[in-house]
This record gives sequence, structure tokens and C-alpha cells, in this order.
Amino acid sequence: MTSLESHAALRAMALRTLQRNDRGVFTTPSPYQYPHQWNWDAAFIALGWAQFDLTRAHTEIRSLLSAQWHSGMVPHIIYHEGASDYFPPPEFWQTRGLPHGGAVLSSGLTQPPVLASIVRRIHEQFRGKPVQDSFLREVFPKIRAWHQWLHTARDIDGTGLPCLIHPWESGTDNSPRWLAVLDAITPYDVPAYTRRDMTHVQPDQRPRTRDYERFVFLIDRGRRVQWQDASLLQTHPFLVQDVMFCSILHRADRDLCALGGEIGADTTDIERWIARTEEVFDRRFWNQAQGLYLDYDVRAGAYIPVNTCATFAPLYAELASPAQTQRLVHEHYNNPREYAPGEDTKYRVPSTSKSEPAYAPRRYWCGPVWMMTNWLTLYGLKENGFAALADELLDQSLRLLETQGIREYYDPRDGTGLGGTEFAWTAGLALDLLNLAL
Ligand code: 9WN
Repeated sequence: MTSLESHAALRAMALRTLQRNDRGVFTTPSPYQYPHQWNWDAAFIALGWAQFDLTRAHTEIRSLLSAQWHSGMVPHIIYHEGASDYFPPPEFWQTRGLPHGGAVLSSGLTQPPVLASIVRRIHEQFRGKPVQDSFLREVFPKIRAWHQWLHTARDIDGTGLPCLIHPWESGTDNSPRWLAVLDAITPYDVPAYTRRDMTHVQPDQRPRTRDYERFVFLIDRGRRVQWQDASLLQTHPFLVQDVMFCSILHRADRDLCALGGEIGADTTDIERWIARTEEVFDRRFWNQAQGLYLDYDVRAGAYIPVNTCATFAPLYAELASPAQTQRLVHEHYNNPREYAPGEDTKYRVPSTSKSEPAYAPRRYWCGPVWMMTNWLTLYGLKENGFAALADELLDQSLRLLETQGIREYYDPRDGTGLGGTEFAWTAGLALDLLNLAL
């Protein structure tokens, strides 16, 4: 097959995957494992839909925002159709009827705010179309309210860098960056529950039992304080500032500010968030000795000394200086003992550095390649002058998709597709990557 033919085949497969997961007003991440709407999945999925059907892309985003809480939070799981065999079911969160909650059943957590950046990408493609222009006016204030909530209700130290209250909020559930923080927590009074996430995927690819127990414990702590932001900041046992989440938010703030400019909105508050993040980001996350960005454990008042692919996200946010960029690329991204292909791996970017004791090439966020972190890294490389490395990552990503199918994640050693099959956000990202390959 020529590359043109294989790209056309991938495009068709991506569309079939979106259609297979289409529930009319929202798209499931995968038909079996995740039968509801997820926040950052929905954004990437909308980007995919936009390549075929702009109205369907708008519907995806409207459905996501229809679950926005009165506080401004946009939740991480939205149960438009009620319960399924997924754990946790909607009632488990105890979010129904909360005065600061939303109108649609949802979790009590949020997820990485990539939405504004996706809306901007879609807007750049369709600017000038009346439906797109009115869509932008409709969603802009809602996304701004979400960002405002992140920068204020989740701000514990005046930096405006939001705190996360659960590993699920990072989107990288069992990443080794959270493991020591979780280990320091001793769960008690954990409500009875039955895991369902191993019905469709092998246990050795999923989070460990002890981590899952803490995931459930943290949900219980959140619901006991009715998910009130101030109480969570004061008492919640898990409180971290995440390099990747804050990078995604910063990029999204900048994209939102540009979108606000297009519709003549007042963007003073957004400009303030942008300036504040630029001022505090390095102080909070940069580790000069290691040449890495590290997450921060707010409860312990300490850096989390774990090297994962989150360290490349500031490139995507354009928060890394030229000197920091050089160190990230030459000491880490190109290092065969960490992220570069070598004797042990063929594919970039392992989600956890191969040098980490917790690196596990098949276990969820402990090593496998995920398309959305490849996507973030690819744009980060491209926009920081590393065109050849970005092209190489694009080629590798397309090869994985074309040879292994549209999977949840991939083994960096030989590329084997893992986790859920027919994965919708992977499909959305594949369609965006194909645009880059044109
Ligand atoms: C919990 C849906 C989601 C992704 C996350 C991924 C995984 C859920 C789970 O699946 O998380 O939110 O049950 O493991 O880690 O990034 O949004 O695809």
C-alpha cells in the first residue's frame, strides 16, 4: 500500500470508529469499556467529527457543556443515559441535587481542560460559517467560567495553578507520578464496590487493586463534603498540582483569549491568568538539577520526583525557555534510557520514562504510548523548532494506528495495540494527525 492509500484507509477506519461509538448526542470513548461521555475524550472526539460533520462536532461539545456545574466546573464523566455496567455508576458520586452541581448526572471531578484549544482549532477551520460563529459566541462564556473556576475555586496558594483532588482528574489515572502520593494515604471506611474495568481488558494492563481502593476512598471523601470546593482544599487527602494539567490549561487560556478577541469579548481576566501562570510556573514545577518539570504534592509540600511524559507538556504550552527546551529534548526525549527508541523499545513516547522503577510497558499509564500525549508532545516539538523530531513522531504515531488499529494505548516495545478497541478519542486524534501528514 502507498502511504496515500494507507492514510485513506486510516481515515475511513477512524470515521467508522466514531460512528460505532455515536450515541446521537454524545460519543462513548469505546463501545464496551467506557459507555458514557468523558470530558477530554469529548474534545478530541469533536475534533474528529469536525472533519466530517461540523454540526455533530458542535453537538458533542454542547452535550459536554450541558453538564457544567453552577460553580463553573465541567465534570469528567457525564451519564447522559443513566447507569450502565461501568463502575462507578452515577449514584455513587452523590452529585444529584447539589446546589453548586449541574443538570445532568455526572461525576464530582473534572479533567484536563483541552476544550478551548480544540474549539479554537475547529474555529480556525470553519471561521466565517454562520453556524460556527454563533457556536463560538454560545460556548465562549461557558468555557471561560470553567477556567475561572479552575484558577480560583481550586487555587490554594494564590498561584492560580489548580489543585487536583483525584488522579482521575489528571486523565493519567495510575501514572507513577501519583503512586507515592496514593501510598501515603491509608484508606478507611471504604464503601463496598466491585471493579468492572477488567471485564474487557486484562488485569495486568489496568491499575493495581491498592490504587483502585484509594481511587474509591477519594471519591468517598469528596462526596462526604458534598464536593464543596473550599472543604476539598482544606481537608482532602489527595491534593496535587499537575504539570500537564496546568500546561493544558495555560495553552487553553491563550486559545480562549484569542477566541475572545474574535468575538469582541472582554478578556482582561484571561490575560491575568496567563500572566500569572507565566510568572509562577517555573518556580512551582521546574527542577533545574534534573532538567525536568515535576508535579507537586501540595499536602506533603514536596516535588514528586517521578519522570513521566508529562514533563514535555510545557513545550505544548510554550512555557519552556529555549534552555529548558534544549534540556528536555536532548537529556530526556532523545535519551534511549528514557524516551527514545533503543534496544528495548521501538516507539515513542512511553508514558513513563523507561528509567523509572515503576515503568511497565503494558500497564495503563505506567509505560504504554497514548495518542493524546503523543499529540501534545508532537505539537510541543513542532512549535519549538524541532520539525524533524515532530515529523518522526507523526510517522511513528500513524504507523501504530495503521498497523495496530484504533486502540486505547500501545506497547512501546513492539507497538502492540492494548486496552480498549475502537477507541473514539484515538480516532479523533488520528484524523487530526492525518491533516498534519497532508
Ligand atoms: C476514569 C475514558 C477515560 C480517559 C482517561 C483514562 C480512563 C477512566 C477509567 O478512561 O479513565 O476516568 O475508568 O480508567 O485514564 O484519561 O478520559 O477514555
